[in-house]
Amino acid sequence: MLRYLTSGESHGKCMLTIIDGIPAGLYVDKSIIDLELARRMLGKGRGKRMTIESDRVEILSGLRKDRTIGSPVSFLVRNMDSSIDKLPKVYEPRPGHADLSGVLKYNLSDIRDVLERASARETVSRVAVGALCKILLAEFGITVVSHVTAIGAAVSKAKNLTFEKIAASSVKSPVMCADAKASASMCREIDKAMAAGDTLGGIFEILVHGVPPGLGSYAQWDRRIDANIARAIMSIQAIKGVDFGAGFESAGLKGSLAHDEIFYDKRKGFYRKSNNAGGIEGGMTTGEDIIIKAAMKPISTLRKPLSSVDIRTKKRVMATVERSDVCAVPAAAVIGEAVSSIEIANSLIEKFGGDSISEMRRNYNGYLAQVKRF
Ligand code: EPS
Repeated sequence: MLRYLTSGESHGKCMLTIIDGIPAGLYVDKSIIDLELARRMLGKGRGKRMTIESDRVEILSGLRKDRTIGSPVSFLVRNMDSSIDKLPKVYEPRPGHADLSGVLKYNLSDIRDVLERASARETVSRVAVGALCKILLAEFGITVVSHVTAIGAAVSKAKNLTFEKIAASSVKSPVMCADAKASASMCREIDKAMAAGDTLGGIFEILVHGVPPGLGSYAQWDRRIDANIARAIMSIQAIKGVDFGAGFESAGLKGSLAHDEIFYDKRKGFYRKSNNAGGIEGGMTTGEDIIIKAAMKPISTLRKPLSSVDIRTKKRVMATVERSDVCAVPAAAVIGEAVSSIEIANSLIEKFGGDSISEMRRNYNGYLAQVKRF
């Protein structure tokens, strides 16, 4: 089983991660992890912090000569802004942030104790773990990409995109949108929100290609792969909704139109011509692409703050204004790729045995041959 824990405050010394359960014999190119960390920092609408940081992973343990040895792997990413002890105390909770519930829960008098850990800076760790898992998935021909489909009122009209086009959009568009026209209006929306002291949310989509059928299981609720991916996506800061394939839209479809009819071809095996299921039926992968959508609410730090209450005096005040982003939907898409990769890697390890890459490959090839013979 793959497990990991993250630690670190947004303006503390560093972000730390320990990952347990990565099979032995995996070659790890550190530059792939750094590339994913760099992608997380990009996107129009990110705040000044992203000009201060240059996130790079230091691999502290678990590798010898760039190969995993079955030991836990540990990652450290240093914060350039590590000013936590110099930062002022905060007493004015932001609506939408962890601020108020956090001080009530932990009985704290300074909201900074909450916001430092609740911050989306924590996702540095998860993107690093996700990158390691992407390296593992690549060994089995599985790739993960994402694109932004909406920011504020601007919606992408791109339909039936190929996997390659989606991958390219994440490089070409400043908001990772595959529809050039929508990308331009998303940028305008962000400029407008920035000028107004406001923030924006949006929607992103993740596609996973090359997955074999049968990852996850219907046999127990916590082994359903969609449930595990949904939990991982929902744990990303500011995410408010997640669906698979036709998702919420499928509620309004008749059964005859909602389900993906089954076909067989000697070369391809079983296949579908549509993918409303988003690549998952009965908590298991079907072998078609996994399609995940997630909705992100607008960032809760507003330069023109909302009304709040001072936690000391209980008098009406305006919420605290911290340095923050105007829009972080493209970054959230990169984080979504990472956490999805972790869940899929975990299912792959569960199904094919996770002690060494060679053992996994043997089991994987044997299983593919069995599916082919079926
Ligand atoms: C973030 C770092 C933070 C914020 C943002 C994400 O840096 P700072 O607070 O120093 O500006 O830019 O965090 C939030 C949106 C939040 O609500 O905490 C990062 O590295 O992703």
